[in-house]
Amino acid sequence: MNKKVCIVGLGYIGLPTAAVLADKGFFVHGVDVNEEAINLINNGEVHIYEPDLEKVVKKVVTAGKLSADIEPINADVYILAVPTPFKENHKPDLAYVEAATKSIIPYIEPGSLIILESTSPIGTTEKIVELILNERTDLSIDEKSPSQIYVSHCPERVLPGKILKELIENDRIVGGINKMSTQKTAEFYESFVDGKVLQTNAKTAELSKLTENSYRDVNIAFANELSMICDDLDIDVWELIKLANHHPRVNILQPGPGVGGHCIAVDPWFIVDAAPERAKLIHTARNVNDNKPQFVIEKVKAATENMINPKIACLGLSFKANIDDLRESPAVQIVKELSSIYNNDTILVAEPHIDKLPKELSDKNIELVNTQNALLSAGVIVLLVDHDYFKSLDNETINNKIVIDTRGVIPKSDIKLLAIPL
Ligand code: SAJ
Repeated sequence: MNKKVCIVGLGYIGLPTAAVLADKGFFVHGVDVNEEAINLINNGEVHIYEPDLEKVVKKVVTAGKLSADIEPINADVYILAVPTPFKENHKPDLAYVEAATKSIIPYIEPGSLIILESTSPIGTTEKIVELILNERTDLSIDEKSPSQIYVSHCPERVLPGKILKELIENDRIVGGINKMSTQKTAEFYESFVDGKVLQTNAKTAELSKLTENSYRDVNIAFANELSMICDDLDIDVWELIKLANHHPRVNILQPGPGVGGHCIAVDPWFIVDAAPERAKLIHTARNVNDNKPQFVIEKVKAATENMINPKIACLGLSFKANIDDLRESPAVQIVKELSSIYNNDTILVAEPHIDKLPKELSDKNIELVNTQNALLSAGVIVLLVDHDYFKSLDNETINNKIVIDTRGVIPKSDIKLLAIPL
């Protein structure tokens, strides 16, 4: 196999994809605007943490199968794996997809296959075709033309923390702008994916990815709503969910301090934007999850109402368990807000996966400490992330403290004095 693949965007999806393809025998040229990342990758190092990624990158760079640069090259397959955030008004921001498309336009040739992997609003794949054909009148998407190019959407579906495994094992959905594009793209993924490669059209592929993440968002919102109902009714939500999930057709997810990361809290908005009148449930779920951090803050305020200068320690900053990724983390939002409410004192934060606070927190009355110090010095403990590390804590240290456990980590029987379970 000597096909050349050019991947634009070397982030959480692009770099692992580049490494896996190079490991499978493709010649891979990665492109990014971040020169520091490019230098690291060309040295066999990585700028993001993902289990085993550095090992594979080192191997394929040393073997001459992967290199990185700020400019694309001529290739058989182009993969776009750039961010698709939303703007202030929750409308999709396609600036990165447009810039990535423009960067490859001069290199495309008849026969080139262009794949959009970024999670995208409906119609984005068609827009890419428009951008290309506007500038390159020598190319065509006509299935009978000798200057035909192939364009498809194949949304990434991997879970941070398990990316290398899921890139190979997950089923993939491939949707082309026409039948030949779909087929060519399916053949490409079948050459390195063990899961099924399912064929559809571009619009359905786009909506399927948005649907998967919205499904999860709506179900987390259900759990979060239940947690607030239980709080009002003085019922332990964790026990409730455990019991209800014994029903053979019930599988409720876990409540938390809110939904973070750059996917689940973003993608449902693309459906809301495309069908504002219809997407009522999806829209409401987004609001429920977005308002959960405020609920947690109100619980802390209520718990400390009669205390003079309460010493607060927050456990966890990342957007979910056992990772170091702080992007869109509800924990970061909560800690930041607490630091401005309790501005006479220092908010202690324990996050075993990082060694320094992000800039948005480091210039505030917030101190990163180790977990034992946090537990010893604080009177109020706010548990925000269910890291395995926190699950193995000696719960003796939390006796006689106020504990606000947003993740159900601390067994209720171990909280001796006062607990506010959520
Ligand atoms: N969360 C809860 N309760 C739960 C499950 C999750 O509060 O029961 C919270 C997490 O703490 C976190 C957020 O939801 O803040 C999102 O975490 P996640 O593990 O559900 O998902 P992500 O964002 O890491 O990855 C998702 C995955 N999508 C689905 O599972 C449908 C992944 O497969 C996608 O590839 C990824 O989004 C993406 O890139 O779109």
